[in-house]
Amino acid sequence: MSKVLGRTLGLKSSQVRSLERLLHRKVDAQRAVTHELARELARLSSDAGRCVGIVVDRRGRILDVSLGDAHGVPFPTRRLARTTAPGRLCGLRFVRTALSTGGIGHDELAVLSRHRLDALVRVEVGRDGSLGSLRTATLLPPGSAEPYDLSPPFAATAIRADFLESIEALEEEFARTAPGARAAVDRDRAILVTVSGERGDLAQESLEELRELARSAGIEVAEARLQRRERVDPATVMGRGFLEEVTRRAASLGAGLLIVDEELTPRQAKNLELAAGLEVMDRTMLILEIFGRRAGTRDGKIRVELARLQYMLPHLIGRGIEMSRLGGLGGGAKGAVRGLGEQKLELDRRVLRRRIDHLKDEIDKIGRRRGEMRRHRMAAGVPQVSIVGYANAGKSTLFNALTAENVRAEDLLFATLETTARRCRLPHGTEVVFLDTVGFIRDLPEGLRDAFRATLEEIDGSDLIVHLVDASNPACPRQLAAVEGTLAELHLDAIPRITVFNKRDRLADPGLLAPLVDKSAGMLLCALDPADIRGLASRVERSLAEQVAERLATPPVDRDGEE
Ligand SMILES: Nc1nc2c(ncn2[C@@H]2O[C@H](COP(=O)(O)OP(=O)(O)OP(=O)(O)O)[C@@H](O)[C@H]2O)c(=O)[nH]1
Ligand SMILES: [Mg+2]
Repeated sequence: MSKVLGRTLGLKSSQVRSLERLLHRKVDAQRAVTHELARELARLSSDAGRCVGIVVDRRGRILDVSLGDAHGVPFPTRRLARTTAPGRLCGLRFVRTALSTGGIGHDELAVLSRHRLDALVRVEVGRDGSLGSLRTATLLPPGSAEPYDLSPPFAATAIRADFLESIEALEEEFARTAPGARAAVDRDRAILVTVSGERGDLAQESLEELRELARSAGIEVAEARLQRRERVDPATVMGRGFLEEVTRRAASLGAGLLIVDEELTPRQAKNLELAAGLEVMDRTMLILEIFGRRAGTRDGKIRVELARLQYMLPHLIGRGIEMSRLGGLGGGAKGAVRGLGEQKLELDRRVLRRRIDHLKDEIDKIGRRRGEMRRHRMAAGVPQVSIVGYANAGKSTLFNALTAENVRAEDLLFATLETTARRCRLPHGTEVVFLDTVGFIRDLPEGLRDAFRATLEEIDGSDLIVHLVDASNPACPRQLAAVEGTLAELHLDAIPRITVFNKRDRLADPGLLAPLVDKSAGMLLCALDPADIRGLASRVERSLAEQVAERLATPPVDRDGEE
């Protein structure tokens, strides 16, 4: 088999051998490319009618030879990708031929920055196979006006002999300008993009939520951008020009991750990854990433695994998305599909489906166990009050305040992944069980909803729901509506409900919220204020007492529903 990457079909065996002979050859590393090597590459490329690329290390060894088509040749990413020490380049340069004239392309520059290559060298080939002019591109340290240093075209006779020194000087510059030696391209540093045709604040709110999600996943946001366009681009979601700009910004800000506020098809993810040269994530992957980080208990882990596998299943088609962030499958599907053809793909899908079925069984068991606990509580005659609300509304804080508990409350989305129940007494002595629940979020994909349904089902059978809303969030009205929609979907909207607007202390003018509070007969409070907590506890107690009184006043209904 040929050691040359790419399809060698259609080449004469002598041509393939000539290409193979390049491998492991040693050249003068002090030159970006030697005159002789450039000439040879031009000749080989012209003979084959296709572009040729080689990867050379700092000792001058040719580590890889790949063959492209008439228009280009991709950098052999998978085989050579390696982690780079912070502030350093990867020690490899990519030299490629081009059968037409022109500058170094934007996708190639993306490869340069993504892999932190020492340099990219473009060798032009004339129609007759002669060596044309050369161009180089190198990275520039963060904070430079431009992310890349692009040379003008120059002749092979002008190739300089100080390549290694200039690369070392560049690395020193990187180390100097990046104190703390942060890697100039960082997988945990992201550019966020929302593409939306919505008018008004909706798109901005969505972008802000994406920012919060990223933060909750431990990802640093380098920049968040909004593109307003009526329809998403079917190939790349955002428009070409916008994508180019985002790619440039990512390079100059040292971001290695692009997060798109949109559910990406495998094809879109792949297109974006190739065009931007960045790792790509969508909103669902981001939520999965948070869930993965948070899940502490066995139950939580099972739910997260199910959600993750259900998300992966359709994405296996064509392996559009790199699954590294989604974690492996214990030697199963991860990375196994690439290059092994359809058969393997089918097998992986079967393995996945079996695992999904197994996890669903487990979740049913959890549901039954929790259902039993719930029935016990109900049999004991203790009323149940569920605290529900949008992610980060302050549910756990309120729960802790009401029950003197110490459940994890943090300024993160999905700090809570499990329901917690606590029994306590209200001011006039009524015993209740309070339930702290998982936060809601809009547009949760089906797979994730399945995984968390069991958690939310625990709300069923509650005597009262306290719907907590973060009044300080500009998206508060929409979050309120999203939660109400989900409650209705889960048939929980018949349960009596108190709407509570939280974080009053953060409002510049609480009066502005009055119409919304009045409309839902709600109350405005601060979960950190003990007097407010007492007020809410009394209201809960009153509401439960009213229910008891109502039940006593209503004649019992017989089985057929007739009085
Ligand atoms: N200023 C202020 N902050 C609050 C208030 N209530 C909660 N917080 C803060 O809001 C953040 C989120 O609180 P949590 O109680 O974790 O919210 P949650 O609804 O349980 O969040 P998830 O479990 O992630 O859905 C924390 O940093 C709290 O300290 C409040 O009344 N005022
Ligand atoms: Mg919580």
